[in-house]
Amino acid sequence: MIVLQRCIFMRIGQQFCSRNQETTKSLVSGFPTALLGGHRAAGLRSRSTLPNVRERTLIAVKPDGVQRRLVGQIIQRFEQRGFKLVGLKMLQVSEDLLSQHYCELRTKPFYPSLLLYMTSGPVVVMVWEGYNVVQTSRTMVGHTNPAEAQAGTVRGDFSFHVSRNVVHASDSLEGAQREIQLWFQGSELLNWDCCDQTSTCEL
Ligand code: DAT
Ligand code: MG
Repeated sequence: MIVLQRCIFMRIGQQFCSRNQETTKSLVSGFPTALLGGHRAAGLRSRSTLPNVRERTLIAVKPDGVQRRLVGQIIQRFEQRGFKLVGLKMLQVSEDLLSQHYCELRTKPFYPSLLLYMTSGPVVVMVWEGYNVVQTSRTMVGHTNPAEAQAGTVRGDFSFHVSRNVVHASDSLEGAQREIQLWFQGSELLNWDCCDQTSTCEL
């Protein structure tokens, strides 16, 4: 019991210290630490030598996924895989935000219907963190066209048409950074230590 109490106090102490270090560093560097969060935190806290343990990606449950009450199942897949949730919110997306998010698709014939679909109801948008999370998430989400997505992927299990493919996942590290900045304020993302961190992150 005493050992357990000591562990808890040590843990609280570590978190308090790391939060203070974070604030100081943020003020000094002027960088949005939440976005760089992981890489900076890796230097302070993680024993890992792998560079992308604290990688982050943007995942969004699209309006059809929210309407069909799939949010919980989608979150569960990312938790089960061992990734860490560092940001989450529900919102009705504006056309302005969407046009920035999908800026590469503006000239596509399906773009107007994509905007209508994405603004048809609320979306749940999240930032997940973990080793190689950008690429792994794309694999977990599956092919853009659910008709070609493998069973076991989110799109392969929950959808059948490209115009209602349930979920968004950033497609590259650069894309993830751009999208996270677009959808989240730095203050909406949390740097926190998972209690299973030693088994999932400190490889
Ligand atoms: P992804 O979402 O897999 O990154 P994308 O970036 O090429 O795919 O396209 C963004 C979204 O646009 C996609 O999830 C669904 C929609 N979309 C893509 N191709 C489409 C098509 N041929 N017809 C209708 N919607 C399409
Ligand atoms: Mg894409």
